[in-house]
This record gives sequence, structure tokens and C-alpha cells, in this order.
Amino acid sequence: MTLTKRILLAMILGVGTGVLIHLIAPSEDHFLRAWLARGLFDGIGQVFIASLTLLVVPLVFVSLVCGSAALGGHSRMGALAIKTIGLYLATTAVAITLALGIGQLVKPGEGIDMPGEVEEFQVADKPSLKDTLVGIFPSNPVEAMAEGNMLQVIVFALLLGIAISRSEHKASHYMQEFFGHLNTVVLKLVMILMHLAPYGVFCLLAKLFADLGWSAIADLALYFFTLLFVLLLQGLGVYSLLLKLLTGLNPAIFLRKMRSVMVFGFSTASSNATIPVTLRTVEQDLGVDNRVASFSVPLGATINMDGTAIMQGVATAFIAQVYGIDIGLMGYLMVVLTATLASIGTAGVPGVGMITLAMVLQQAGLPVEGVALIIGVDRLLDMVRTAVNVTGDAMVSTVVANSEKLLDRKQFERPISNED
Ligand code: DAS
Repeated sequence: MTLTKRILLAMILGVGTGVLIHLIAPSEDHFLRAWLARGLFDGIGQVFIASLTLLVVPLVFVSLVCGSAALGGHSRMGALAIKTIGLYLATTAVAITLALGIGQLVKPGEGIDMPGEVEEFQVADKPSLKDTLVGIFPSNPVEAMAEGNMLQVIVFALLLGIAISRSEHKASHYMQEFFGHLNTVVLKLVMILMHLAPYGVFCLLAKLFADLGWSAIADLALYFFTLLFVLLLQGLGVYSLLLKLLTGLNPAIFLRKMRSVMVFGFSTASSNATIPVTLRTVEQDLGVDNRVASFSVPLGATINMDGTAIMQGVATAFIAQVYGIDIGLMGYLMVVLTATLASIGTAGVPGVGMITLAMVLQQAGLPVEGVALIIGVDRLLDMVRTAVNVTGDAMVSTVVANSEKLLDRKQFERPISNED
């Protein structure tokens, strides 16, 4: 059985086990909940996520030094960066527009009685555009790596790669060769750790559903399924359409090859933790050249969060409806702008969408405590929207590589290797 099939089976068994535990042990201090779910399963799940997160900084740094060193002399580097960032912003704008439109159409918040007491939700300060841009440049690359500040790691790796490519021949040759071999080793390490995935995925889902059960979803069913619909529309519809229109490639092949990445994104609820799997799949299964993938994938995990933007669009419409506030077209345009800017500066880690949602609501003049209405089902939705986020990163990487003739179309069409 391939790794992807084992992971999918682990997902199904994990959900089933979690729901069963929730049915047998409805009270939190039952030993099945306290010891098994929040003890053993949560512990194994956290180790699995840590094993992936462990690789993010070394893999992104090494891979991007390779890619930018190879691209350094390439006159197209600027064009590649502009295309990548432009497409990321465009897909996010499409995502938010879809979310706001469908949120207004379905009106999931209509008729919901606003609960008496909702706890105050702390709003993170909204970074100004200047702070966001200045914050991208590292003053200490070691600190940036230690803190996992991905945008700063990306900038440092890009600059180092360009310096290597423009050094005198011997230094450049040996350094490019060294980083190339290091990249191979780190990608092999990714493959080794990916074999932990079935156990990690099972435990993460069993723990989540042991806590959540199905009841939380019932209370917010219309909001939950409206958001789920828009996420699937973006992840399966919009991306397939864009891929077909912009490259002529077969979207069914793309989606099939992206299954393991989607499952990792879903299980970890972290685009960052999924970077090693996204990078490996984009390069080795979709045929995107390292010179593109090493730049577009880490960047996308940080600045491109279409799934998150969709949640913020539907949640804003939902909360406005629950409180009976009409923020008007300008209000919704403010949501589009704030949600896009907020997603640029935030790393792809669990729950970051909720933090930036509070910022978006405040900007739109909506009661921030409305976040507390939906936080109960957010963990499961975070997993789905992270799967959409990482799929968008891979789709844009494929489109940009194809436009720069840095996509191996034969590799794209080739079936996945047995190892998967
Ligand atoms: N979990 C975030 C990510 O890693 C998405 C979110 O919180 O909305 O992409």
C-alpha cells in the first residue's frame, strides 16, 4: 500500500476512533479522554508536527540558496518573482470575493440568536504596510532562523544565493555543489519522516474528534457547510480552472499528485509544517524546477493563504448577519484589503487565521467578540483551509514554472513513484 493510501486510511480510522471515544466518554475527565486522547494521541501528534517543523528552516534555506544561486545569473529572476507574487495576490482576491459573495447569498448568520455572554477576544495589533515590508529584511539571519521568521529566512537565502552565483568561478562552483548535495540529503530526510505520517495523522485526528465530537458542528451547521463549500470550490474548482487555462495541463493529474500534500496540510493545520512535503511533491512529482519551487513554495506558505481569506470573508458576513450590521460595499472592500495584507505578514501555523480575523473585523467596524461565536468549529475548518492554502501554493508554482519554461511537463504527466 502506497504511503498516500496509508495516510488516507489513517485519517478515516483517526476520525472514527475520535468520534467513538467522544460517544463512550462524553465527560472530559474520563480516562479515555484525559489519558488516551489528550495524553498518548496528543503527544504522538505533537511529535509528528515537530518532526516536520524541524525541517522547515533548513529545507527552505538550503533549497532557496540552491534555487537563487542557479537563478542568480538568470535575467528572469525579477520576472519570476513578480509573476509569483502577482498570482498569489490574484488568487487571494478571487478567494475573498467568492467568500463574501456566497456569504451574502447564503446568509448563514441570519436568524441566529446572539448568545448572552461571549468572552472578550484580544485583537492583535494590525501591522502597517511599512512595518510589514521593513519586517521582511533580517538584521540577524541566525535569529531569523531560530525564530522561524520565514520571510526573513527567504530574503537572506535569496541574497546568499545571488552572491554565490556572482562569486568568482571556483567559490561559486564549490558552494553551489555543496548546497546541491545538502538539499538532496534534506529532501531524503523529508521522505524518511513522511513515513511517520500515518501514525501522526491518526493521533491528531483521533484527539481532535475525541474532544470535538460532531455536536459542535451541528450548532453552526450553515456557517460550517457554507465555508466548506467555498473552500472546496476554490481548492478543486478555481485552481483547476486556472491551471487548465494558464498551462493546458490536466487538473486531475495535479489534484491526484497533491493528495498527500493536502492530507499533510489538513492533518497539521500548518502550511509551514507542510512546506517539506509541498516542496518535495512540487519538484519531484509535478516537475517544477528547483529554481522556481525553492522560492515560490516557502513564500506561498507565508504570504498566500487563500483558504484563510475565504474563512475571513464568510466569517465577516456571518458575524455581520448575527449582529444585524450592514457594513456596505466599502466595508467589504476594507475586508478584502485587510485580510490580504494580514495574510502576508503571518506565518502558516495553526489558528493564525483566527488571530487575523479579529484584526479584519475591527477594521470593518464589526464586534470583534463575534470571533467567539465560531471558534468552536474553527480547528476543523483550519485544517481544511490549510489544505487549500498549500494547494494554491503548488498551483501557482506550477503556472509560474510553466510560463518560465522551468516545468518538466513529462514529469508532470508521469505517474507517482512507488515510494509514495
Ligand atoms: N493554519 C493556517 C495555515 O497554516 C491557516 C489558518 O490559520 O487560517 O495556513
